[in-house]
Amino acid sequence: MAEFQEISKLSALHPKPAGLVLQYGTSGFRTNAKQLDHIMFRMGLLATVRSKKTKATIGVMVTASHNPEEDNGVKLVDPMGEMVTQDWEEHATQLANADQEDLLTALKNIIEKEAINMSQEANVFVGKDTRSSSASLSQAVLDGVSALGGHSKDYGLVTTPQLHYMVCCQNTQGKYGEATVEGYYTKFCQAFIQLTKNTSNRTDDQKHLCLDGANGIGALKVREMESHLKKELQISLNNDGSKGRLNHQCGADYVKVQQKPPTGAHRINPGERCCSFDGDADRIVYYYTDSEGTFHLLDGDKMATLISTFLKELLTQAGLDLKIAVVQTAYANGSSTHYLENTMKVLVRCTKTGVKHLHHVAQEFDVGVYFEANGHGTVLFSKAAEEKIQQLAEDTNVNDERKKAALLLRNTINVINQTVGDAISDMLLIEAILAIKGMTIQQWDTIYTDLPNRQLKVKVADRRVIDTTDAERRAVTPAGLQEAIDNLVKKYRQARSFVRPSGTEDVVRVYAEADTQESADALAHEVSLAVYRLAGGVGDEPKPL
Ligand code: G16
Repeated sequence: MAEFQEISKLSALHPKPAGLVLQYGTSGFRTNAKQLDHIMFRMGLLATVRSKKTKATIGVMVTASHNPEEDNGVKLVDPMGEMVTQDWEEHATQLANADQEDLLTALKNIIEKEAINMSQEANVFVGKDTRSSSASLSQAVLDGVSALGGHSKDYGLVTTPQLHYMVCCQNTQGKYGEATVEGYYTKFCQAFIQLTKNTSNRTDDQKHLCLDGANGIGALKVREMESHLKKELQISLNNDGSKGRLNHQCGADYVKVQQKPPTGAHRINPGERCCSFDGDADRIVYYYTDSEGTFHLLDGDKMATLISTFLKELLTQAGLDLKIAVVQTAYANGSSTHYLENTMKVLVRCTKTGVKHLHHVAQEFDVGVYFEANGHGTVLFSKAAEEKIQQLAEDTNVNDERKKAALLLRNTINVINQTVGDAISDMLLIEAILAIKGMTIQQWDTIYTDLPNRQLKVKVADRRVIDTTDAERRAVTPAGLQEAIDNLVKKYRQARSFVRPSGTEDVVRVYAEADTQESADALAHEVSLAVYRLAGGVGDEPKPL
């Protein structure tokens, strides 16, 4: 076929460095940007084939999200805006790692295995973050698409969730919204304004939010969106990309892991409501400092709790019997799980890290609230749940209380980006809930008290030596590691710890929680040492905190 000759010719312009093997990670390929040109071209090919297979538009986002500026990566978006299905992750790995001369064979194998009709039209949407490497890497994706005769639309600089939204809008023929950045702002901001319209006695202080844009794409997009908010939300933007480096001592990952405010922010006044986005604006965390200057973090677990409390109350007021569940990962603070299960009495499920895992479990419920502790999450409503809410909102024979709750639920659905975790949409949702409940960030924080916790990273020669089970809560290999962790955990009160290989960085992540910060820190350090000694640590031994 003519396309295949074109691929041979064009792939030579995007050669694979000999011997380089990359794994499909937590959300796609991610490594130093210099190693990614061939991956991008090949993901352009794969997205085109996937589009032919699904007869729908597929998305390709060039970003390394929370990683440092010099890294880059690629996330593939399936027709309804969700992460690409897992069996295609294997195709992606095979295509990515095929030697230059074997690329055509690898591609033909996928086409054959998936019985692709190559005469089917293909459409691919492409977006990129603000990294300096993203321009040429997204061009490599576009080259891959055109090598196979696919059509592409280059959205240029967009947040990851905006690209997910575009793909979903396109494939639902506009039912989810208009597939433009303007359409995105209109949909989510209108819903926010509707939600907050009866909270008109809020002062300017209450409408004020201090936002750290991580010096990334989220900052640019919030600036673009501001006028749609009609001053109902007044944002002071820090780390807007005008001076600092992307994710450097700022952004959601830094704030969550370091448990301190970002640098580059103005001095935070006591009680001031603040939040941070990550590098591609699919994660958000909130925080404030109290009058003693102590920092308080409100992470994904606190967001899941606030959101599920709000939704549960509305469902009760509306008289709707819908099954609500919260999906978390092993990183969820023990106090949050305890509160959700024992005080709120909602069903809690735990999955492996990666929104793709949480998303699928959340789909099993009428209302599935999923959040990783790092601030990556959203809410999913089943079709049936949306219909019931819609019917009630339009029913003229229901009492005022039920009607009001149904209208609030309908607007809540519209403010949420259900395709994937979205910092902008999550921010609007949290801001609306706080406004409706007349709640300050301190009041939100007191819903439950986090167990002190610590996250560390350990460098090892090959992080794949660590294999885990039970939603990553237990290590199966290397031998003796889990036993060592169990023995260390026994030394502390209310303690828990686990280790897992990161799927986005070349490190092993260590998590520990306990009754005091000193204990959590000591446990995290001791577990790091066990990883270092038993899993092939490299460089200096981890030092106590
Ligand atoms: C990605 C994933 C998240 C995950 C995070 C860290 O986030 O989408 O689900 O929690 O990586 O993963 P790991 O611990 O495997 O490195 P992002 O925001 O970096 O794309």
